[in-house]
Amino acid sequence: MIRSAITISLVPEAHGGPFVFCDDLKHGCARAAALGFDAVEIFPPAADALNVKELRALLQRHRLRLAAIGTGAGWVKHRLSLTSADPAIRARARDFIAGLVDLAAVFDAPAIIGSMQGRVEGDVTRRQARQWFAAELAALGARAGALGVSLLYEPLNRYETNLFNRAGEAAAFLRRRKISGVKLLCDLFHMNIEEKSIPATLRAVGRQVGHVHFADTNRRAVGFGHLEGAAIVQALRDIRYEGYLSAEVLPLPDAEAAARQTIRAFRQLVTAG
Ligand code: LER
Ligand code: MN
Repeated sequence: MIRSAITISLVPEAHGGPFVFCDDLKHGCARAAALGFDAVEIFPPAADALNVKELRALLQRHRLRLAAIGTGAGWVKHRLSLTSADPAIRARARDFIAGLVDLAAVFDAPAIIGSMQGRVEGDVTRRQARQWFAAELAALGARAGALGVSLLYEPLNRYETNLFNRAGEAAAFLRRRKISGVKLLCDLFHMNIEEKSIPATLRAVGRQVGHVHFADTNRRAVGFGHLEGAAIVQALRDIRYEGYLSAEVLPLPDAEAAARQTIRAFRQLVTAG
């Protein structure tokens, strides 16, 4: 079954980013539940910023699942990256993500590596960056696998990274390097910029799709841009995708309107489709 999720950021430095609800976990969960979402995706400042007992109680009270946890605060707040030329920064990035992998696993959810992948720059060659990245993904994927969850790797558009921009090349990289425990996060906003065809790419990546960021072409709620949502949902059905469509979108015109439009689009495309 394809399920709905919506993002909640708890990182003040990420204001202006593609998160529907900001700064208030209780409010975000309450609104997500009231609007009928199945789950929330949380973007926390760090693993120790979330209290497991409180989060469990909050999710139970609202009958919500945790769809995923983002790790991008490591980049946004501390400029950590898994492909930094500095081994100390790579080590801190690894620890930061490992803490969030462990935390997410308590809720049977995956952690996401997006911005923390870094980029190829300075004296570091592409070959070297990809080698470091493969080793980090393999170790973190094994850690997640031992806890019974997967790790999500998200290719980003060319303005955010130059490591991998397209889902097909990222999927091939994981297969070639025999990296297990890692699935792809396909963000429809990035795919709209980078892919020739989003449905064809989803079909080609197939079982390696582990999570979807559900955003329109302008990164607003689906339906507020010109995304061809029906063809995308059909492709997801064809590959027997069983995960979330998680709204990582700009809170425009405001958070409530973006959330309402998202659940309306989800019902039109998935529930009624
Ligand atoms: C993270 O999920 C993402 O999509 C990046 O573009 C960070 O904004
Ligand atoms: Mn994303």
